[in-house]
Amino acid sequence: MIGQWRLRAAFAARLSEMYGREVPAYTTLVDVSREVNEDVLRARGADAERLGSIGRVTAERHGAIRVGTPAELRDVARIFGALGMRPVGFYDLREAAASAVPVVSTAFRPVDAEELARNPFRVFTSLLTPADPRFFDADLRSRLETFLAGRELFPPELLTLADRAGAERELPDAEAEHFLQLAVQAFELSAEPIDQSWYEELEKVSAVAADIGGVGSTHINHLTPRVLDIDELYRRMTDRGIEMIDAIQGPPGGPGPDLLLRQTSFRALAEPRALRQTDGSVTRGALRVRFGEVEARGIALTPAGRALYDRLLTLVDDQAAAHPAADRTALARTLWAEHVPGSERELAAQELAYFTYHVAPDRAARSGSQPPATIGELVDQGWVRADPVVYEDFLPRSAAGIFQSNLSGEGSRNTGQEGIAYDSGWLSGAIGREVLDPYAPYERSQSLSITQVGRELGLDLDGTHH
Ligand code: OOG
Ligand code: NI
Repeated sequence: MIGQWRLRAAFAARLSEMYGREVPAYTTLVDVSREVNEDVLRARGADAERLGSIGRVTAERHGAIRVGTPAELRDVARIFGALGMRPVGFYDLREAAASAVPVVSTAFRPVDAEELARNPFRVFTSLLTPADPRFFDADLRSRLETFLAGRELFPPELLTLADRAGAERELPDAEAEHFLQLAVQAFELSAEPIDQSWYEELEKVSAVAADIGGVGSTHINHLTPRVLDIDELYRRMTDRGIEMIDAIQGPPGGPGPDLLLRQTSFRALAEPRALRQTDGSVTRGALRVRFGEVEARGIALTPAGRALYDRLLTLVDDQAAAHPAADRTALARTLWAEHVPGSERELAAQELAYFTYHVAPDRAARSGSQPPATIGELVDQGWVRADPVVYEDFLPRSAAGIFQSNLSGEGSRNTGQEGIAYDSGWLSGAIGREVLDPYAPYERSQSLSITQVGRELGLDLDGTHH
């Protein structure tokens, strides 16, 4: 029998193997990431593993897919459900992107800390919004929905095996093998000819719409390894002659602790595709739809920490607009240094980031004195150790930046129309499974650890720092 987390780890590894075979620059990215990680581990020792063991970080990947209808999204949820992954978080890329990106998204990922430690594979999953009149007029919407209703992304056999793995939390060896093969195949780039005029009609509205609704299948559009020093990775990739996007998305980095998520990518490469012409003949063309991305993960922020992050992003935008010649990263680093605490201790004291707390073993046994009564003092006086909680989610602005950097054109948007409001509740309904609040698991880990500390030290801790 193969249990869920082994299925998840095997799926991530096979997907990575397939992608590396088909998109060679991704293999370079994985190789360079591994080199950087080995160097960081050598230089920083145990400190390098503060946000995840080197085993976890080396195997860690996220992928991204895009689908066209709620029914397709429900099937995706069945496949990832088989791997112990649930939808977490709601991202509205229509609002976060300047170009036309008519999708709303969630991320399928393991939720429990033990599951994340075993294998944290996650997939950023976007759903097209044909009903949004800013992007699609009634005629195009109706032809698009008809096209989408007529395609089948996943063979019934794959879905049956997925349901079985989801219900039984394991599969016998032979079924597991079959499931993995079918699942990887479903996310490969299809060789089916593409109707060129249909694809181009959608592309005028949005390259993302064409990528989703212009073809009869879906595909992984990027796969992302995790790196411990993304600035160093960016330099080394550029030195190897691989053209990276202009900037690293997310917090600017710098001397303090790593926060949230920093990401960068290389541009999608032109790949040969078969194109069907209106007269039925098939020609050879090329499309740019698959790219590579890399990310560095930092500490998860509380809602207050996240509000600070969002406020600083706006401040950077304002200053960059006022000083167009200035270097954006330098601006951001200056603002960060001014507003963001530069140590884990301060982040915890101001309740801007999540930590789990653990009684220091020697301290409790040795000391005859009475421990202080708040978690802050316990940490300060060495009774308790605080470990940072790693950020397991995504960032809408960064995601929009990643989408945008790979679009062939701006697309178009009818600003005279009112957009449709979607939210996490709506997406839950579309998937038929609850889209989880991304803060809840961090909050739970932190508060469970505080309860445990209280129990061990015989204290009634209320969870606040002071
Ligand atoms: C997804 C882009 C978002 C990330 O890492 O923020 C993403 C896509 O291009 O489909 O993967
Ligand atoms: Ni990504």
